[in-house]
Amino acid sequence: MASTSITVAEYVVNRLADLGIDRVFGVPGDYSFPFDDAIESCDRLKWIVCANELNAAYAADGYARIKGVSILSTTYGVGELSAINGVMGAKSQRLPVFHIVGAPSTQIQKQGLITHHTLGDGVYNNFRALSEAACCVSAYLTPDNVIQEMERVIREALRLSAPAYITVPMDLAKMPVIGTPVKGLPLAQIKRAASDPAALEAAIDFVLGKIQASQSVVALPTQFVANYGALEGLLQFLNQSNIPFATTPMDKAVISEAHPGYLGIYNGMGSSPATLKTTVESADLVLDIGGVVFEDFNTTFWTDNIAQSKLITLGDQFVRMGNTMFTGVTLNDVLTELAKRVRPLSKASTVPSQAMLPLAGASTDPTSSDNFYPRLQRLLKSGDVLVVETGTCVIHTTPMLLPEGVGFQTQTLWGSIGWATPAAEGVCMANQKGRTILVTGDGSHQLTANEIGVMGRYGIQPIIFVLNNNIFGVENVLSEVGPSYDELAKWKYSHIPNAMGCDAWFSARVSTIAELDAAIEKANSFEGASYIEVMIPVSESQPLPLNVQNQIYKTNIPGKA
Ligand SMILES: Cc1ncc(C[n+]2csc(CCOP(=O)(O)OP(=O)(O)O)c2C)c(N)n1
Ligand SMILES: [Mg+2]
Repeated sequence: MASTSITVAEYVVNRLADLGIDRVFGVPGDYSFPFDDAIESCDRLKWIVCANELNAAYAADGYARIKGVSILSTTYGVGELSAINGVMGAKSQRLPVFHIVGAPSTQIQKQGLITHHTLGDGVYNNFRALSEAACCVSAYLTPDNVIQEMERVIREALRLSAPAYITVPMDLAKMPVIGTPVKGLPLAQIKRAASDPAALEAAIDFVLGKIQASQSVVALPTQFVANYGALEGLLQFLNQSNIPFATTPMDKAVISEAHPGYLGIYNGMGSSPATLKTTVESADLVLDIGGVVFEDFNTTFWTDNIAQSKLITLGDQFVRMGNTMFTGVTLNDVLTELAKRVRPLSKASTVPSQAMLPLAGASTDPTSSDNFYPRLQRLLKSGDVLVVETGTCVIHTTPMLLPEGVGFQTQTLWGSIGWATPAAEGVCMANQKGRTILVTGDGSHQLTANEIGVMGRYGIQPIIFVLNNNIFGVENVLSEVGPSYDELAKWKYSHIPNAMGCDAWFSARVSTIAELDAAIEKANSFEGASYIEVMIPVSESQPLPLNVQNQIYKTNIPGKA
C-alpha cells in the first residue's frame, strides 16, 4: 500500500469536514496538538476555542442540532472527562458528535513513563471506556487503519445517530496515512440506510389500513425525525394527509407551529391547550413519528395515557404496532410513500387556534413572567431559533405559540443546567436562516456564563435573556420551606459581556416594562449581539399549577401515590 503525505490527524479532520462541518468546538492540549494543528491548517474548518470542555460539548450539541453533525476536540483525560456530561447529553438527543481525543504517544506508553493527565499508574487507557460510554462507536486509530476506521465510525455514528469517539496517540497522529484517502460526501447526500421494497410495501399497507379504518387520527412527530433525515417526508405526509399533529415538549416546533394542522403541546395533564390531552387520547389512532420519549418532564410525570392498542410507532428503521413489527424500512421512505398513497382527511375544522399571549402591564410596572413572555413571543420571526434552558423558562415557553418558521431547542431529557448558553453558541454558528435567541435562568447561566467571552471573540450575534430571580427557582417544586441551597450568588449579569471583552455588545438590566420594551426594541434593530438581564420576582419561581405540583409530589414521595 502506498503511503501518502497527509497525516492521520489531517486525514481525520478533513474526512469529517467532507460532511459539511465548518467549525470545531474544543480546548487544545499537548496530546492533541497534531489534531489542533490539523484543524488550524484545514481551510474548511474554523477553531472555536471554548471556555472549557463541557461548554465545548454543549456547543457541539447545539451545532449538531442544526447541521446534523459536529466535531468536538479535547485532550486526553482532563479534557475528555470534562466533556462527558455534554457528550452524554448529545447521545440522549441522538446527535452524531465526533469527539476527537489525542492521547500520549506510543513512545511514552511502551516505555511505561509516568506522564501528566494520568493517575501515575502507568495505565494509558483508563479513560477510554468512560468516553466511549457516551458514544455509540469508537476507534483507536493508526496510520494503517485510519482510512477504513473513519468510514466505519462515520457510517455507524450516522446509522445510530449518536456520538462517536476517536482517539489517537500523538506520535501516530503525526504519521502519514497508509492507503488511498477517501473523499466523502456531504451529509445531505448520504443515505443512512435503505428500505427493503417488500418490507416497505407491507408496512405501508398496514399503516394505510389502520389510518383508513379510523375516524380520528392524530400524529405526534418528534425532533428525532430531523436526525433521521426524514423532515421532508414528514412535511409531505402531514400536508397530504391533513392529519392534525401535536408535539411533546421536547419535540416542540419540529414542524412550524404555524402549520394549519398544529394542535398544540401534548404533555399529559400539562397539555396545552388543556383539551389536547383528550383530543390525543380519544383519537382512534395515534401515529408516533420518530419515537416519542414518554419521560417524566415530557409527559407531566407520566400522566400520558395513550392506549398501546391504538399507537403506531413509525420509528428509525422500523414500524411497530403492538406485536406487529416491520423492519428494514427507513422513516423517510415510510413517510414519503404514505404521503403518496394516503387518502386525505377532510381538513380538520376543529383545530383549536391558540392565541398570542396577552400583552400585560403598564410601562412603570416591574418586569415579571406575565409581561416578559408575551414580549419574547412578539420578538420572534421566521428563521429564528429559540434556545431555552431547563428551569422555569422552559415551563413558560413550552406552551407559547411560536410564529411561522421559528425553531425551538431545549434539553428536556438530559436536563443538564448550563447547557443552553454554550448550546446557543453552537446553534448560532450553524443557523444560517435567522437569529438565535437564548432564554436562560440565572442559576443555570452561572454554570457556563464564561462562554459569553467566546461568543464575543468569534463575533456571533445572539440575543440573550438572563432571567434574574436570584434563585434556583424551579427546584422549589418540592420544597415547603425555601432552602438556602437554592439561593444564588448575586451576580451583576449585565456586566458580564463587558467584563468578558464583548465590546460591541448591547447590554442592559431591565426591571420595568418600559425598560424591557426599550431593550427589546434596541436588540431588534441593533447590528450586534444583545444581552438583557430581566429582573423576575422570586415569588414567581414556581410556575407549575397546583395539580401538577401535587402529581410531582405524589410520584416522588413514598406513600403518597
Ligand atoms: C448539571 C445540573 N445540575 C443541577 C441540576 C438541578 N437543577 C435543575 S433546575 C435547577 C435550577 C435552575 O435555576 P435557574 O436557572 O435560576 O432557573 P429558574 O428556575 O430560577 O428560572 C437545578 C439546580 C441540573 N438539572 N443539572
Ligand atoms: Mg433563577
